[in-house]
Amino acid sequence: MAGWNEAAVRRALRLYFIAGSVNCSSPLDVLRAAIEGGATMFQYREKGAGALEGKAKLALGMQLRDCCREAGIPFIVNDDIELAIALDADGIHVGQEDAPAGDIRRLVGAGRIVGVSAHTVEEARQAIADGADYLGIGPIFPTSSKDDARAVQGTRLLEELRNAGIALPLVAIGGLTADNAAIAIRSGADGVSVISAVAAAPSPRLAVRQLLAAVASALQGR
Ligand code: 3NM
Repeated sequence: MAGWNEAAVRRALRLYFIAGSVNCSSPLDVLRAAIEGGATMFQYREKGAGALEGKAKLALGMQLRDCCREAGIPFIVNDDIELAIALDADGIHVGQEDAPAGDIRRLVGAGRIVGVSAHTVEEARQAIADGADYLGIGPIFPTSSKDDARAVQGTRLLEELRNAGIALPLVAIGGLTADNAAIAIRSGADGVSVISAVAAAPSPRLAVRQLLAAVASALQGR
């Protein structure tokens, strides 16, 4: 995989949809609808009670990857380095509790996207030193999609990171909706990543459209 330079990653973060089988009954259908609505990046996150394992996890990943490939959007795997390599994913996303980002970068090489969740300026600087391509910053707002989410931090860290001169692509996560996405963008995020605002929406396609419209107009006003 090549071609996801910093500008491409920044653009791809605009509407970063995350899901697995725990978040919706048919992740493939929801992903298709999200892509129709204009989703710019996807993360396969197979986590939580009842999450698939082994062959079933791989099989769903293959379907989701093929869907992203067809649409030309980056396909990212959450946490699982072996799965990311087996699926020839465009990248991997790791949290602070997962394998160190430096190890991940060495394992996946330069051609794949590495995303890292950061909760402090120090963690952000370390992730950048380790070779991260983007940082996930959250939870900005309360979320019920992550069992072990940290305390809600609002937009403070986004602002701190930009004020500290950190220019790396940043994506806001946690409780983001079309109604509050603009706040995160105005605070320095390049986009929003969402689970429930799309996976649990009556129309995922419309939900993505509305989120994207909110992000685009906030980016214009910056
Ligand atoms: N990571 P929703 S919050 C996967 O704070 C994840 O790092 C978070 O789901 C973090 O859009 C979160 O439904 C869940 O709130 C986001």
